[in-house]
Amino acid sequence: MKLYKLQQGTLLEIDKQFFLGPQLDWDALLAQDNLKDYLSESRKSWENLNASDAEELIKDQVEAPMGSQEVWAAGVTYYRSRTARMEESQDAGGADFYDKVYEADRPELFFKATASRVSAPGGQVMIRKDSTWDVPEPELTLLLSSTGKIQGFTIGNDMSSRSIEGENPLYLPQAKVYQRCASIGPCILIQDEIEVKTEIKLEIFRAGKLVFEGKTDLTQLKRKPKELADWLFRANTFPNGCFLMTGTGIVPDNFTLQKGDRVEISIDGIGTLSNQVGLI
Ligand code: DO4
Ligand code: MG
Repeated sequence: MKLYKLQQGTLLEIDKQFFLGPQLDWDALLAQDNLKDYLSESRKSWENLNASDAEELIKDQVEAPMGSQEVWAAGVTYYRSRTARMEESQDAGGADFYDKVYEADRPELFFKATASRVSAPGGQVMIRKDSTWDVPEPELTLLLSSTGKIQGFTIGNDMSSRSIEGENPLYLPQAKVYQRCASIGPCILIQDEIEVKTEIKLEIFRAGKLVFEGKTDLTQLKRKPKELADWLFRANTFPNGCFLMTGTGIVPDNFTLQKGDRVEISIDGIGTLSNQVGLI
């Protein structure tokens, strides 16, 4: 089951059948523990839509599938991220911290974005003008209910300044949190587990030409989604639920984003999150 937020309603896809419902209160909706059952029941009074009308609505009207939830992120959960970050922070003397956190019991978790900093699918994600080295981070993203249970999965782009983080790991909040530093969507796959063979793909286009392509899968994710969720909820409450990005397994080498690039992140079973890059 896939759940889309549209400008003028809510769209549900179940086994290639589409149902259009009213706009909902997304804070109350995503806080629930039994989202799948709730949606299965609600859609009985929603309008049936044919696939081409539904696809048109998704193309023109889709928004980030969220209310006012916070977005959090896990870091250094893939070996690839550990190694790339150790390299970029070598000169600053920060390399050890990344190695240690990869091996540690306690994961790296950080605050990523308020809902107002998140771009819609198809919208612009930003690179900072005071940064010289920027990458998108394609991340499986968990939807967690107010009690911390996994309700679904979506695609997240954790835009990151490698020059700012590499200069000093204490600059992490500036490397990660700024206006339109993330995108989420295009929908939420409503289920509580995900196949470990699930592939994550990143493509970057410049003036229409493919300039970077990379792939990973969830067998490379060192920590279980539930483990990350449990750590996040240890000393935090989220009355409306929250989103948790699970870290990147793809880090483009010798590459920086430029204004006008198009970033496309695809995850099996969820879809493709596409954003244009702007400067802020
Ligand atoms: O340690 C800094 C951030 C790591 C991160 O965002 C990632 O591994 O995805
Ligand atoms: Mg990340």
